[in-house]
Order: sequence, then structure tokens, then C-alpha cells
Amino acid sequence: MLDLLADLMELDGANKYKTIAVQKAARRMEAANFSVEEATARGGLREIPDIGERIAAKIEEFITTGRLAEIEEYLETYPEDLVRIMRVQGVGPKTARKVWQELGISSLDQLEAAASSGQVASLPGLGKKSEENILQAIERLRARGQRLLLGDVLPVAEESVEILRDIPEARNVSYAGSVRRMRETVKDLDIIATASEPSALTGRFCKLPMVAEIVGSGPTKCSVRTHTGLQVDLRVVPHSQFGSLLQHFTGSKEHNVALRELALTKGLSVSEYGVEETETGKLHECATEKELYRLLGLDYIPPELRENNGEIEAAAAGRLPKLIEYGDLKGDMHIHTNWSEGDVNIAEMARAAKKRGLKYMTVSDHSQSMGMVQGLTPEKVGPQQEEIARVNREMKGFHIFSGVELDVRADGTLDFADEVLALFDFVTVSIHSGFSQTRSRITKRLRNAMENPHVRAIGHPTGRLINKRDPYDVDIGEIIEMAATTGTALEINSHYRRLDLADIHARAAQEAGVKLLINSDAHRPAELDMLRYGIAAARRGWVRRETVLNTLPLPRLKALLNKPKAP
Ligand code: DGT
Ligand code: CA
Ligand code: CA
Ligand code: ZN
Repeated sequence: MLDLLADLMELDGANKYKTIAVQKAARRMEAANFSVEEATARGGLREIPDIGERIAAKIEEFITTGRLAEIEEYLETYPEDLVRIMRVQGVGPKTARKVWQELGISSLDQLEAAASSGQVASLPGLGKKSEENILQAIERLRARGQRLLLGDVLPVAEESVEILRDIPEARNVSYAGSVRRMRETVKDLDIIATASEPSALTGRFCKLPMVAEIVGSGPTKCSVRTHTGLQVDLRVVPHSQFGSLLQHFTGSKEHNVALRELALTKGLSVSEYGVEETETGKLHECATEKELYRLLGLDYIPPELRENNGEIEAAAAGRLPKLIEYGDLKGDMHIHTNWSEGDVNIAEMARAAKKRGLKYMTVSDHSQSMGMVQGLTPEKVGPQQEEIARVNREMKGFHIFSGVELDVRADGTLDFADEVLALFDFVTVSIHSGFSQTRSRITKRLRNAMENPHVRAIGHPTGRLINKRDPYDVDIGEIIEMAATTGTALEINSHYRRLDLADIHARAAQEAGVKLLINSDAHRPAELDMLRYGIAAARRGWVRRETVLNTLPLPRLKALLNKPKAP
């Protein structure tokens, strides 16, 4: 309801800040893992962040009457399907209004038909290129499945496991499936447990406040749907088979199939109950996953690697990589503060980073040309560096580097001149505009950036937002090659909406000898917690500690930054 309202407000050209407030509230409602109806009934809506008086009143109106007068007023002017058109990538409210007013288009199907017949290209301000982009975007929108983001599900997984573990009858509890493999998107949440009394777990689970609906339940099994629309399957299994079942339900399916094929060559057969010797019929139950892998002659394979991408061969040869771990991170080289669009000042971000065990960070506020935000101008660099120096004097055991997240403009030029860039300890370049440029232009922009001796890294290298915005048209192989030859590091942006580089690209970069960064891109202290998702993506990409620059101890990183960059 709030999403629809925000879209209608945008269509109508309403005040931008009011629209943003509604959008923020919509995100809060989407993430609310409790009954909003109950919260409304007990007058608790205002306790939720981003829900002010006006929006609380709207939610109440909707819950008590089932409708919202404001939406109905808008719908007297605009057809509801117009908002679906707005959600096509590259079509904003202006274009949606234009195709509606000029061509009478009010649905996705109509838009697709009009674009296919060349009518869209004939409108003022739109051309052949926009028309093609619209067609492709519609296709992608339709192809996109309804998978959830890991960062929206993992906290629920951890909370559920914690609650179940606290039940006296519980013995082992673990989440499994794609969540345990830390895939960037997941379909559902799978939980495996053992217990002295299985029904104690399933019974309690069905009654959790997060549960909106029970899909199915029995003494050892139950499936529920939460208020956020997540399906959770809990299975309580025999203790002696916990390892086998956890391994089975962790998957991936492809990994399990390959494992079974390998077992057959050894006269064994693997099932969710154990490993059976084909000839004698003897069943080895596995209480731990380690036992199962050992029976097959394999080293233990971490869940993040179980995608049948060479991990079984590597485990057989004793050549699995030693994967990077969260504790290996020593710093964060991409942090925003209130010098651009961050919420808090330098000292506060530094304290938050230090509290999380980091030893250093780079203040990398946006440079001036960033569209909406108040970016850093060359004049502000001096005063900002004075503030950094002051905080550095005050803080013990922590160091702040002076950096910038520099725009490379649509025409390929950098946002600051070389004399300004020379003032910083660490320059990261990112693309924030011109997403629809051709591959050769985007590549040229990134090449310009990487060939500049002051530019140490590329931030969120493909620009994707998972499930929302596709990467700009870029040849990732070429980016990796340029990074290798210029000695420029590539970022794994840890925000779970980005995870950019993606796992497989991080793996390719490491193989090409490129150095990586795992950064939070935090705009407020809580977002430093995103780093765990960056670590997960890196592990899925087989990344070792040595590949990641911000695992270096401070003195070694300082020494490295004192030298010109080199391949
Ligand atoms: P998802 O839920 O699509 O994000 O991905 P998964 O991997 O969690 O898939 P899910 O929930 O359908 O199944 C959980 C695990 O159960 C899966 O990773 C492996 C195992 N599994 C499911 N179906 C099969 C199957 O047909 N054969 C084998 N070997 N394993 C399966
Ligand atoms: Ca699953
Ligand atoms: Ca499942
Ligand atoms: Zn950025």
C-alpha cells in the first residue's frame, strides 16, 4: 500500500521529501517481522523507526477500513497499472506519464507492444535506443524471480536458530540450504534440528510471533510463512544422522549429485541417512558433516563452496583454499560521513569501526558531481583533512586515511584534477551516472580511471543492485585485465543489495592476480555490519586472505600506499 502510494505520488510530481518518507516507511513495513495489525491495535506503530505521525495515521486508516482515501484520489487520475510501467528500469515517472498521455498506454503489455512497433521511439525525448532499452528491461523484469535477498533472511535464520536452541529439549539446531551457503538470494529458509522430544520444537516454532501462517505441520516437521513472506521449513531429525541430513539439506543440489557420483566410484552410496557400502549394505550414519566427507575421502568442504564448481576435486586432492574469514579484516576503505551523504561525523564512524575490531578506515565521501548529494568540493578537502588529523590525534589504536569516492563522469573525465587527487591517501573511483551507456563507453571510462596513477581502487565495479538494477554494460573480463595491468584494486562492496563484485567475478579477479577490497560503503554506523556479507561473497569466490588489501596490518598498508601503485 505504501509502495503504491509512493509511486502514485511520484507520478503526480509530489514533494520529493514526502515521497521519500513514504518509501522509507514502506521498507520498514516490508522488513517488519511481526504483525503490523497487532502493532496498530496496541498503538505501537510510532515505535517503529521511520514511521511518523502522518504515516502511522495512513497505516491505521488502511488497517481499520481496508482502503486509503489518498490512494483512491490518485487513482481517479492515474490508472493503477501505470505504476508497473514506472518500475521498468529506465522508465521513470516522466516517461510513464508521457507514454500514457501521448499513446494512451497504461499496462506493461501495451508498453511492450508499442515499443515493438516503434511508437515509443517516435515520442519527443525518446529515441530508438531508449525504446530498445525499454524492451530489454521489460523482458528482464518478467524473467526475474521472486528470490529474497540474503541480508533480509539471514537475521531471521539466526534469530530462529537461537530461539530453538534455547528450548530445553533441543540438541542440535542449524539453518541449512542456500542461506547456509550464503547465496546472494534465497528462495526459503531451511532449518534442521535434533531433539529429545521433536514436538517440543515444532510446537514452539509454530507459535513464534514472526509466524503469519502455518503451511503444514507434524510432530517432526513444520512449514510456516512469516510476516515478511518468507517460507521456513523446520525438520527435526534423528541425532545419529544429523551430519548426513544437515549436509543433504545444505546442498547445493548440484554439489550433492556430484558427491553421489563420486561415492559410486568408491562402491559407496550416499543418502540423507548416511553412507552405505553397496556390496555389504552396511550403513555408516554420520553425526557430523566432517565424518561424511571423510568417508568419501574428502577434506571438509565449507558450505559456501558447495556449488559443484571444482570444490569436490580440490577436496579430493587436499587443495581446498584457506578461505578468508571475518576476523582477517583489519580495516574498511570505503566509509561515508556527514561530509557527504553519511549520517554521522568522522569521529563517530571511527569509533563504530574500532568497536567492531577494525584498526583503520578510509573516509571516502562522494566527490562534488554526485547528482543529489552534497559532495566534497576541492575547497572542502583541506578542512576535512584537518578534522581527520584531529580525530587521529585523539584516537588510540586506530587510524583514519583520507580518501574520496570519486566520480568518473559520463564523458570519462575524473571529478577532481590530479593536483587534488594527490592530496588523498586513497582514491576509489565509482560510476554513479550514465548507466545506460554502451559497453565501449563504460569500458573507456573505467580505463581512464584505472590508468590514473592516483586511483587505487574501483568501487562497486558493475553497478548492479540485486533484483533491482542490472549491471551496466561492462565486460567484466576486460575490467579484471585492466585492474591487473594497472595495479588497481577491485572492491567487493559488502552491502547485501550490491555484493559487487559478485562471488564468481571475485574468483576470476583473484585468479588474474588482482587485489580485492572488502568494504562496507557504510553511510551510518550500523551499516558496518554489512562486512559479513562481503566476506561471504568472497568466500563463495574462493578468496584467500592474501588477495584482500584491507587484511594487511596498518604498517604494511601504509608502506604500500607510500609507493606508487604497480601491477
Ligand atoms: P533455494 O531454496 O532455491 O535458495 O536453494 P536451496 O539450495 O536451499 O534449495 P531447496 O530449499 O529447494 O533445498 C534444500 C536442499 O535440499 C538443497 O540445497 C539440496 C537438497 N535437495 C533438494 N532437492 C534435492 C534433490 O532433488 N536432490 C538432491 N540430491 N538434493 C536435493
Ligand atoms: Ca532453501
Ligand atoms: Ca526448502
Ligand atoms: Zn558509491
